[in-house]
Amino acid sequence: MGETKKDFMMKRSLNKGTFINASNYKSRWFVLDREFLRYFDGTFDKQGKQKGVIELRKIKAVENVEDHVLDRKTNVFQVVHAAQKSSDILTLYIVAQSDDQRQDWVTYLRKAAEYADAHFIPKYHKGVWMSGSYTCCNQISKNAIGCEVTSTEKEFGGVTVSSSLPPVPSIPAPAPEPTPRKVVVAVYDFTPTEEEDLQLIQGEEYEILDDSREHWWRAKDKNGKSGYIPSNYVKKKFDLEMFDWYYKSCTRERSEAILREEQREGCFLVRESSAPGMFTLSLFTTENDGQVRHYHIKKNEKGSYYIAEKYAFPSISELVHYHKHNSAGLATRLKSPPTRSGATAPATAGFSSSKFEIDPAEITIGDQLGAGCFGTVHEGKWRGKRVAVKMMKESAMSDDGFIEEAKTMTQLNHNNLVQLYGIVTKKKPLIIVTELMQYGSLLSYLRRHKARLLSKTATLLDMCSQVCNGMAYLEKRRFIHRDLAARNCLVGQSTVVKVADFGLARYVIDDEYTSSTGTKFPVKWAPPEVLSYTRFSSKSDVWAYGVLMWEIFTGGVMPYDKMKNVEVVDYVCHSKLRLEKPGACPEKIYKVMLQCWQHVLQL
Ligand code: 6XL
Repeated sequence: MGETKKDFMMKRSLNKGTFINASNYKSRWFVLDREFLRYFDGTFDKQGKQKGVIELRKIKAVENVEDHVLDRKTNVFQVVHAAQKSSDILTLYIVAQSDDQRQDWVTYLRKAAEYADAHFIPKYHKGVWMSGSYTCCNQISKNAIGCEVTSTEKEFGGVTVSSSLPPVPSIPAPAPEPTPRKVVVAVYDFTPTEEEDLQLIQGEEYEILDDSREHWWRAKDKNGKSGYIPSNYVKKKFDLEMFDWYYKSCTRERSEAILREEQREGCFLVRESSAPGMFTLSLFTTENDGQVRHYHIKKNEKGSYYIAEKYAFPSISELVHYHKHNSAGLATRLKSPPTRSGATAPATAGFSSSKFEIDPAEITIGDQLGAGCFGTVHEGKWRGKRVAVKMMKESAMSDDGFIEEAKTMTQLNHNNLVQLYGIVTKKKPLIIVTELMQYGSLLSYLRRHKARLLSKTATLLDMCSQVCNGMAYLEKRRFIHRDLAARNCLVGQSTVVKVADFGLARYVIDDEYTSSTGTKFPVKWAPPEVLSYTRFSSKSDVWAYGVLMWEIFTGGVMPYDKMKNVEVVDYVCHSKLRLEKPGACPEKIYKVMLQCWQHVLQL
């Protein structure tokens, strides 16, 4: 939310005259947000007045321009768009400072435009209009249809992605700077299941050979063997994150839940403090029936770290090492970090670097966890790992497009999202294999523990913030859930909460579920524009998130309790009234819910 992309680039003035010369180019600050591409005058170190704006919704194409055809310039790209006040089609030419910068902008702009519901055109000109014809196709009508298929069209039109790569620049790129070797330490064991993957042993070092893919890197072990490894199983050497006691962005509340779960004297972790750049040591002691103590790690004027001023160390790891042997003012000596049994190893993005298709013969199916109109879910095992196995009812889910989408979904990897491991498509029924969550749905968990939970504001808020983290990740990836609610979140050890079944709503075949007037449509979680036009977006996810917060703070009460769906539609669309503040909810938190139900929406 509120993210912008900003760069200093050159813009060619709208081609009003016949003459093109250097004075037709102006340096501008380009600023891209969720809705607009704007440009401003000013100098490199100062953004000046706004000089122009394009609504992303009106973008028709974002494509590279052939090198050298536009005033001999390179790294040019074009934004084809509808004029603000007429139906004219205009082309804005932008000159980037490098091919990387150009590629970066083209990718971002396309994504942002797609997200803003732009309608891309199928063809464009990779050349420019000059002296009465196009340099690319020699057509002599300026409005002549493009001669080249746009990349967006290729992507959606089933043509392979490799053919949509931009033209290779004709000027050779400068030789890349030699990069220093990147050495990492495995923080979890990884057992490969495919030939091309490499085994990881916790604590051992590996050299990274290729980190251009996000989730799977090529690495070499100390014996010179190389292969793919899951990137989230390793941490940079000398980085705090390589230590098993370091829980980077763990909150105070989370740390207490995790340490309490273990009930072990001296169990500890180090985490970032709420104050930026500071760290906190959280430690479990068995005194007073077991409690968690939090110690600020302070820094002295020499930059050394300490808890007790007399014992300062140049690094946090040395401080931890010292306090493993001397309590020196702490409630107890540091023994060992949580076993991470609950978290175990994080899910890998797909079972291996290349597979998301699972061989059904390798799945063992156990007890049923639940069933719904989409099918049944069982506990199961895959190569020794406990998993959840979802067997889809054939008539309830369309596999059209889902199989492609599942590939994308295996790439989504966050601690507050239920990991999709892979799918079985070769045999019916369609099976989805995911991470297993011990305690079942958040809704049933809230109802089961209502009495105990409602007095624990910090725990309830922690649940909200976990879901929020998972959803923020989805939004960043431009992924819409479409059915966020407490019933679609799951609970695991130490009250870890994860969002489940994201995006699946699109593949349900059941009018009662997909139509906003159907009996199974999540009306009570939907904002006006979804109720009126089925217009899903990250904004509609935010609305649902507000209702989910309300479910959490009521201990799982059905929202708009006695109201029928049609009454809820009327209430939400035609009145300014909203769900009331739950009794257990502080005013400040209720304000956040109201904000979720407030943002201005185009109907
Ligand atoms: C398309 C689904 C959809 C909703 C589904 C659901 C809801 C599901 C969004 C409408 C929409 N629930 N659900 O599969 C699509 F495919 C479901 C789940 C589980 C069980 C039954 N139904 C489930 C339960 C687990 C678990 O770990 N996972 C899934 C991964 N765990 C436990 C543990 C103890 N007791 C019960 N469940 C959620 O996917």
